[in-house]
Amino acid sequence: MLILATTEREYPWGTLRSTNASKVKVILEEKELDYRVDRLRPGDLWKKPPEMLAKHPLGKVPYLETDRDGIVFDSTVINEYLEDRYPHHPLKPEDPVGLARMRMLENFGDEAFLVGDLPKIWMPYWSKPEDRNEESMQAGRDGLRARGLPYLEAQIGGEEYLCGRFTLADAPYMAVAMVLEVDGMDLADFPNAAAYFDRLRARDSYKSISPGTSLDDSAGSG
Ligand SMILES: N[C@@H](CCC(=O)N[C@@H](CS)C(=O)NCC(=O)O)C(=O)O
Repeated sequence: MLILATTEREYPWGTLRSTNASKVKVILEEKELDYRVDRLRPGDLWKKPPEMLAKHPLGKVPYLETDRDGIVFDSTVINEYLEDRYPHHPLKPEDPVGLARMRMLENFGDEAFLVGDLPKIWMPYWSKPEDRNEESMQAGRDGLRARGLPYLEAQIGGEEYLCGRFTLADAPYMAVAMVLEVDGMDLADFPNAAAYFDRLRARDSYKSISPGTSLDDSAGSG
């Protein structure tokens, strides 16, 4: 059994989930692996209790507990581990150039979106509407418009997925699609990216991270 440590909460405005852990959850789903979700308290991400640090030395989520190989942490490393350990339903190109492209675009998703501008939009949703910092949220949207979205728009072009078929490169953008579904940010200037996010949301694996899916219905398969 694989156990994914994450933070997920139901709030009146939808089920909110860790973006980095969502990257892993969709890959567990794409590979049809048996897994269950271990939900940590969001406050533990700041408090970093010793039992959490014992599992992830930086006290972050996600980390994956495996029977065979112990703990694996960091969403990018976990997804590559899952791909290497469970090669069925292959999710990476075989040629070196394709692999490099997959890793660059995956890294861009992490750096420009998940670490860069998305948290400015996403973190306030974990607070009550009246406590949200609208200025920070707007700065996040402006940041995405200035950097992440133009590059994504050009890279996806008229393709279905970033490397032709669905690969690990698309995993961070599943989490972006989730946040933007909640936020409803206007993407009219980025039609290719908007169509790509809709395509990602239409995949079965997206149900496991959808803001419309309850915690009970997204606890894993095991
Ligand atoms: N590079 C890490 C980043 C993980 C990360 O920052 N996760 C957030 C939740 S989405 C977290 O644990 N934040 C608490 C912190 O940064 O200390 C990964 O991809 O797994």
